[in-house]
Amino acid sequence: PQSFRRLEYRPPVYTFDQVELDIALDPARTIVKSRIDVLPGKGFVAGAPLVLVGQDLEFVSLRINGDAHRHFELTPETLSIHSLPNEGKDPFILEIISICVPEKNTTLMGLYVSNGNFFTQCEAEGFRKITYFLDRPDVMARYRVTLQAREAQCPVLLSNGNLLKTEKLPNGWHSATWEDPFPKPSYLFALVAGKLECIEETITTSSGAKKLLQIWVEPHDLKKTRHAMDSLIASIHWDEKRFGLELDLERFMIVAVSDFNMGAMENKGLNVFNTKFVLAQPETATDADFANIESVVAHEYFHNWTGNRVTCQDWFQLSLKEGLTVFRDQEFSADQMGSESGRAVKRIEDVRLLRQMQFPEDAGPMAHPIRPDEYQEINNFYTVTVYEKGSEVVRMYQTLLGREGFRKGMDLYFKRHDGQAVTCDDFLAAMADANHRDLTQFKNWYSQAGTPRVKVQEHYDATKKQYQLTLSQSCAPSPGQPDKKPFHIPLKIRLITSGNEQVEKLLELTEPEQSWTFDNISERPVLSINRDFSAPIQLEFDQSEADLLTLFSGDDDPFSRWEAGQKLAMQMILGNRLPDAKLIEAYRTLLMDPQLDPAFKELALTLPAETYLYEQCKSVDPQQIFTARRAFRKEIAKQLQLEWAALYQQNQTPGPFKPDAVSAGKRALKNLALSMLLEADPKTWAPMAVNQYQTADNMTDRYAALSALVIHGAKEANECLADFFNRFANDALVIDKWFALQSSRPPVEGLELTLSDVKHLREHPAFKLNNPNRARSVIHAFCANNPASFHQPDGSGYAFWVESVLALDAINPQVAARLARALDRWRLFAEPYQSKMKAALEQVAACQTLSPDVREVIGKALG
Ligand code: HT7
Ligand code: ZN
Repeated sequence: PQSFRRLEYRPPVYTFDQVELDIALDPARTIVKSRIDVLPGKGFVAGAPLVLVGQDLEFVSLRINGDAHRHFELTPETLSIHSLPNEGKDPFILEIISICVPEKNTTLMGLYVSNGNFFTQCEAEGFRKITYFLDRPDVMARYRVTLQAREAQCPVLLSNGNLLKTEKLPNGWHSATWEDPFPKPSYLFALVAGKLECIEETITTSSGAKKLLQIWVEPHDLKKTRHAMDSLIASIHWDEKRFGLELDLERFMIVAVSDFNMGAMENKGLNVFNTKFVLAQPETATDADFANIESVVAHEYFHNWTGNRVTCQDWFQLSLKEGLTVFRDQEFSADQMGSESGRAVKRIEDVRLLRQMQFPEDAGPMAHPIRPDEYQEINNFYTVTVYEKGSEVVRMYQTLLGREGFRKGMDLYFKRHDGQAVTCDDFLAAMADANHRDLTQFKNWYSQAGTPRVKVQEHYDATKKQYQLTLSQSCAPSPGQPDKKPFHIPLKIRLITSGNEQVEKLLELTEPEQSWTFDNISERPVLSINRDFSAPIQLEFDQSEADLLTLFSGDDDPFSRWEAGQKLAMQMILGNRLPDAKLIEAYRTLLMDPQLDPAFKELALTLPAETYLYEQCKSVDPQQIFTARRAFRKEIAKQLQLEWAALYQQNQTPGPFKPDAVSAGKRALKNLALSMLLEADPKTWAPMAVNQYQTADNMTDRYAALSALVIHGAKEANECLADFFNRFANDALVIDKWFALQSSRPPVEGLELTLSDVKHLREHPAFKLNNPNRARSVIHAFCANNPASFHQPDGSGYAFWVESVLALDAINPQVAARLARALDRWRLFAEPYQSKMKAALEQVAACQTLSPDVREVIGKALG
């Protein structure tokens, strides 16, 4: 397989200035005419051919400076043009006509049809499926786009930037011409056409300019767009306030599409979203959906500056825009929580995701630095490492430099690089220069994969009243990186004593081993370390259970407090123990503390995920971990049954549904209480869940009740599931939930989720393999979110995985490659799982027609 290497980057030989596109939309035969001003690029060599890329295109014609040009060569993926005017030294006009077939495009990259409407997805390399082009992010051009279509089929024609004109054409056709004033790479191009309607708002930004905001959806979804619009307006104001960044276009559009490979896409002025991240109404969307919409809308909007105005030189720099933009959306969402304790809740949720998803990636066969050095298929590198660890790396600048210092760095970054395609090194240089700091060692976060481990040793000398802390760091080898250099690790710590006299400090661990001495410490302190998760590391710290209980009961840093509880639970589950009386008491006190946020209580009583527990083991027995974790949960449920019942009553949210953080936190705790009650005694409490299911006026409560019934194997579950399907049969996003709940249902005694149940779901008339949301709701939900049912000793789950990867790969390689990742950690498993997983991987590898996407994932897993 072909590999691309970061160090092989060469600047483009030619570049583009103005690009005019004329696109006549037809599902079976779309004609694309391009007219491009070509210039010598930074890597110009006289006489060199102009090599364009194209995929699945029918070539029609080529002209240079108005004349037909015969000196070219076509391969399945390139168009090389020779004999350029004056050896390419002079600018020239290139005109190409080509044809593509949107209705046949099941990959959802390039131009495709969804529910009869046209959409594009160009990041990372989809533009080449629309026309022959220099489809690379460091070629930034100005676009003028004319779209033509039959008016009856496509009354709405949208593209990037400002609308210049619309025209009626013969035979029922019409056209719209759009101009984007900002130079952009081809991956930010978009068009949308079809039968859509919008809601609109006009806002005034900080400079006094008026801006038109629109959210475009299928007509029946208009009523579900208010929350997305509110989120967009809040994002625009937040970016002005926090970073001084203003919306730069007269108009900003969001469009929702139900067939989409990922969450959303930040095309300049025309963001395209998976419906899942736009549409919400209390009756059909949960609190989690509302929060996700807010954060994804913000994320895409924030890309307008971090990604679009300043973009990536090449795809190895992806984290330059993604890590930074995730950091920005996390900070935005934290601020939207409305309080300090709300911010902490958001931080815990973000860390939990990182540890459940990114830590396993960083320890597995696909481990890569946030700035990878090599890839076969770039689509495989839109990973939790590039995104979430990338965000943690950006957060560490802020921790080291302070908020003001970070802002200075951002200001300098935009001053230096607005309108450019740059690298992660440029970002680091801006942070360093703006703050007069040497950040050379910090670069190791960009070049080295793996989660660093920090070992903690402490010594307290009671006579000298002196406390000594020794920290040593290491990082396990990762693919292609046997030895690691030390990282620059910011660690927030606090020494906790009964007198509370010590304040928080920031330690900078830069050596393999370093010691710090603290004087005048009146008693042996309890160490609170990596507060607020100041660095994305794993701690090796044999802290006593007594000290962990102290932290869990009262650490003033909510993250560390939560962390202590997680560690206690983890150690006990892995040791096959039930919670002891002290821990139960600590849980009880925390749950009944009137000062604490309900959302925090819910997080504190939610046990570490099975996949996170796996990472702590040398050899994973998935059934044993499932059983131990479930028994631990049952014990908490039973021992605190009275408290759960009280919390259930106390956290009702009467009145009309509001998706704000406080109300959502109450619902989260109430619904955890409901689930715990069914865990303790399903027969007694199921009627209460059925009642909640039937009377709920919002999806959060209805779904939570249904889920509690299903997960705990209540006999009423099937009737409610049937009711749920009938109620929401016309709402695709809700039916996705219906599928996902059943597919990810963990086994309960006497009621295993069998493979035939999952196959049954796959054969359901409402199942569609070519809709990514629906495919994920059954297949990924089972293979990735239901470990205890998936990992069967007979390997039947893996056989289902093989079938599904191959079936999906023939339709949509990106979606298949995500599923292919489900067996990444096979080496960590005990027998018989390990051998059976390996055999399944080999079975996929043996398929001769695998896409490069799946081939790379499987190759690395077996390699
Ligand atoms: N920048 C986008 C990433 C992306 C994508 C989105 C939809 C379909 C295919 C895609 N390939 C890459 C999303 C983001 O990070 O904002
Ligand atoms: Zn992004």
